[in-house]
Amino acid sequence: MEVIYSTDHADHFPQGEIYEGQLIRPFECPERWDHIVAALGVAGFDHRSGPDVLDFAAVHAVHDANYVQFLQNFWANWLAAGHTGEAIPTMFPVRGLCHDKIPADIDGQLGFYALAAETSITAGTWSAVEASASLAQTAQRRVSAGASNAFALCRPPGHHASADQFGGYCFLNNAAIATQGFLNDGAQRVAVLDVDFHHGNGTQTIFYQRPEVLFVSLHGDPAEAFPYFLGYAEETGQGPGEGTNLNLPLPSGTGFAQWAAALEVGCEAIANHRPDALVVSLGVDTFKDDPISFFKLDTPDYLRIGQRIAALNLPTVYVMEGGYAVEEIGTNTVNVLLGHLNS
Ligand code: SP5
Ligand code: ZN
Repeated sequence: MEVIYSTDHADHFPQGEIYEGQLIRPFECPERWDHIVAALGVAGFDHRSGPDVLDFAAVHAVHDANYVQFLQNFWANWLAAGHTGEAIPTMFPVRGLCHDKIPADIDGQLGFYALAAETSITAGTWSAVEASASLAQTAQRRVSAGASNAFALCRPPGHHASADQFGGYCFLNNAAIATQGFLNDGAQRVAVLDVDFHHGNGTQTIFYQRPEVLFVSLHGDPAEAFPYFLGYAEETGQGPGEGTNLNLPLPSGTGFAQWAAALEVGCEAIANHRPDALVVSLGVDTFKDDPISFFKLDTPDYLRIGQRIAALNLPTVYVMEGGYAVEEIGTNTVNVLLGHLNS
């Protein structure tokens, strides 16, 4: 399996994440990448490449052009407005407020385009975000060109980013960009399987009305877990996309037996969709010692996840999402890939 990766991820590392009333060192930190690369090396994943230059065609097909421009120009505009510190949104267009006028002021824009406040923007954010998206696109193009599979070691992650909102550590939706890329390159139908602990609200909303894309997500019940405001079982798609969204919310304390039963349901739905390609949003924050999550998967379980996904027998792109037990993130991530290859 080819690994697509880039050291540009390190350009994004805000000093602060709002957590329990304090600014803490972000859970989504550059060492996550280091541990994954180290584990890939130990496991013999020696076919590694940098990304091709990002082609914005697939980006603009899943993201609002004004939003992409906002991200691209944010830091220059932030500095031009006289700010010196990192950017953290504090005011949002929530219930009862106007949604259709974009503020001229950069602080107003920051809130307009945000869905959560824990995700700070810093000087190098765009550089890392663009690189991360290019990894997903490059992996997709390798698979569209005939490779059986590929792993995009994305950082920052993407699945919380909607067409025009950042948050949950995500800016551009890497999995959605890969999915759209498959369609642009000739796939009739694509499935996205999101195994990150958190619901992939961004991916869901991007494809909610699109019948050719099936979105399947296993995640902490939104009644109890971030992102709280999406991810319920009754969300099944809309209009022409009705029936192509499958949420499998699971309760606190869910262990592998229960999680694997939900995976089976998800995999059967994917097989029934008859996709030409599969995009896996691969988060390993389902791990028992993850600091912000509440599932109880253990390291050997990740081998079985990869085996089950491989049994779908589909051209597959793995896109890295979350996972915050930094010491174990490498082994857990690589176990999914090893399970896939050794199924
Ligand atoms: C990609 C990804 O995994 N993003 C996750 C973003 C979660 N950010 C909010 C964290 C708040 C966690 N609160 C958990 C309380 C545990 N006691
Ligand atoms: Zn997550």
